[in-house]
Amino acid sequence: MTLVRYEIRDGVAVVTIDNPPVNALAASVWSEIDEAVQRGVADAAAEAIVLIGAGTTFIAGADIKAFELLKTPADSMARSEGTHALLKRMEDASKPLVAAIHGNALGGGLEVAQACHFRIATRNAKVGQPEVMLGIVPGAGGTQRLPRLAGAAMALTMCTGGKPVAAPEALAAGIIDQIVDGDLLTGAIAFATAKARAREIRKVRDIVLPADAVTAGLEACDATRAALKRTAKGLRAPYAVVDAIEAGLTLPFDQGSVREREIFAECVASTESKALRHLFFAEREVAKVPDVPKDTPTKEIRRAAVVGAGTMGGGIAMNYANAGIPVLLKDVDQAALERGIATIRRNYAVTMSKGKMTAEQVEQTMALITPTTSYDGFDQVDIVTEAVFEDMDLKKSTFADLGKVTGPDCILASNSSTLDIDQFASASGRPSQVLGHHYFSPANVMKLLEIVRGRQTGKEAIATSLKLAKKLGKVGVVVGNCFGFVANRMLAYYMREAYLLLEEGASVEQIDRVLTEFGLPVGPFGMQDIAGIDVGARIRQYLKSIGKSRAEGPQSAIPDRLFEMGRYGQKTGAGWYKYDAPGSRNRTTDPLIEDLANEEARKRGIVRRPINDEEIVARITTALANEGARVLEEKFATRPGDIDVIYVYGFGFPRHRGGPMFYADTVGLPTVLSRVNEYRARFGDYWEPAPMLEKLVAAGRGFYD
Ligand code: 3H9
Repeated sequence: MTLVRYEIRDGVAVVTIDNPPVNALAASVWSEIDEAVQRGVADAAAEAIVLIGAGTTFIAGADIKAFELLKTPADSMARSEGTHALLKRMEDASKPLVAAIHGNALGGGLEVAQACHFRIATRNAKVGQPEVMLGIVPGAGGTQRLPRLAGAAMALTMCTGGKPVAAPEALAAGIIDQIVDGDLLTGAIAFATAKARAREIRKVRDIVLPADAVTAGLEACDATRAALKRTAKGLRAPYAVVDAIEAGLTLPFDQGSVREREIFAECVASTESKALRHLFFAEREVAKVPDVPKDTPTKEIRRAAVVGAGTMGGGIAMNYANAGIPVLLKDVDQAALERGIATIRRNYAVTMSKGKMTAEQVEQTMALITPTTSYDGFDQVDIVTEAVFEDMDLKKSTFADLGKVTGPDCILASNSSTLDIDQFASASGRPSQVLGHHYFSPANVMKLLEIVRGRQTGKEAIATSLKLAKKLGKVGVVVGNCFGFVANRMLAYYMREAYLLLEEGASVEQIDRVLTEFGLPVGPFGMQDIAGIDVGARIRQYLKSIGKSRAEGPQSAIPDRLFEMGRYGQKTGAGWYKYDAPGSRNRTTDPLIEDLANEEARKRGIVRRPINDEEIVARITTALANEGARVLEEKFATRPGDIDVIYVYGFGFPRHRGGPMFYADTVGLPTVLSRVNEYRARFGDYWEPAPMLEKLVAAGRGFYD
């Protein structure tokens, strides 16, 4: 045996799973656990058996990579059948079998524990059935045993939400039998010995729920399905979980288990699950930058500063304060600073009103933010994030100042969303410490941080930024320094198509509806009204001044016309929509937009036509994939998965579609390429296939092959 150890301690067989880093249940781990438990049953020296994890955790679930081997539902059925049989053998052990849980017992890990006769855990352990986050249902009896152990309502919450519960809650729910405050193994041996002496064995599968609990459980299933209509739009797995739990309530254990296996097999094969599994690994992969080794030294960030107390600057300062890092917040004039601080306070008041922070926590966190109008104290900080107006000269002069007022190894980050980081780097006089930290609005909420690598950015600054991102609760993705970096560079193509579709005949409402039905939290026009039409307009003005444009192809004049009218979006009470009042989110259609679209179409000689919903999705996602291919080819993103993570965390691209590059693979790259060619014939040469797209199609490959 290599991944599971067996030893006798004080008359108890101790079975230790040792498959770092998280004791995932690879095929050999399953079989070695099986062997070890049967050995314990047969071993005269053992009166009970304890199952425990080595390292930092019990078992984090089945090996997610191994799902790729399940090519057909029949493969999944067979695999799951074997697992069910194995767990039944464990449950039939004639000696008390105790799971001793520390760290996490997740997915298959909790299912293994539920097939044991008893479960004990450390106080800070967590248990959960997170399979739904991977687009599947628990496939090793979880939907059958958990309702018997904890009741249907709890099982529904855990299996449809996927969130783990802490040991005290698990104890109260009956999922675990005891919390151990001292050494876990010692406690487990004592517990198991006591159960052996009392000749106590409890099989979860034999628990019979009383009739009223079954009735209540079935009602809870209906209520959960109704609630999912709001929270799980476009998803199958949460409903599949309810189906499997419902089967367990109405059928005997073995039949319910067969139903679970069928549902599991159907889910494993779904695109939803493939997309979510892809993202699980892509999210972990982004932290690995090929030429920045894991052991690259990093700088400890103990104090920070932010320059610019506008919406972004304030949000960034909140990120630091939330992570317990004291932060100076500088703005040029006192009034702007006071406005910034007032906004921060308002944001915390909202968090407090949702019960997510106490008044005391708000005060403690606010106390970490020190407003200032000078550079005093900047010589003591480890990092500065510049968040001044998106203006090249202003940013350059800010970096020149920062180069002088900060300590020699202070990291200097720019929150620019588009501009050339290398120019700030030269202005600072110490380019190796300069890079971009591009947050997404609202900066205190959105989880993406694009870490923009300039020509001379040092590895230490990158490694430190990746570590810092984690500390700030963000997902850091390292990208190259092209215009708009990765997120906004691709977004320009997404927006171009949205504007052109409007001019060609679609309405703002239709485009926003279609994209929210596709799964985005907000459509392109609604999004712009939130972000501010002025922001994009100022960037276009700057680009014009240097003779560039954001995306290839015709640029609609409508956004600039709205800007000229002072219609900046929600903040001014009008943009692509009309709002009840400035700052309100209650929107209505504005006939003015249709007039503008008609006017612009006339000017460009376009005859407006009805556009179907499919064309809207196809045009917009094709534009993203084609530009994404260019970004990859030009090496501004390391992997297609990095782009997918950027779009999921930066713009809420639906997780169950895997991100724009993964989605393109599911559509099929030959289809994507033929669409590009078709659009080129219909609309003009600005639709040009990215060379990488052509190469992949010629080779019969996708972005992920
Ligand atoms: C399941 O169980 C189905 C069943 O119903 C039975 C079916 C028959 N598999 O996240 P981290 C890797 S489905 C393979 O950075 P943390 C991960 O990729 C499963 N690999 O650490 C990473 O690798 P690398 C249900 C896994 O401390 C490394 O471990 N379970 C798995 O921030 C460290 O991971 C889940 O969904 C896995 N199951 O968080 C739980 N888990 O170093 C999934 C982790 O090469 N896991 N890895 O990048 C987690 O939620 C987190 O990993 C955990 C630790 C909270 C455990």
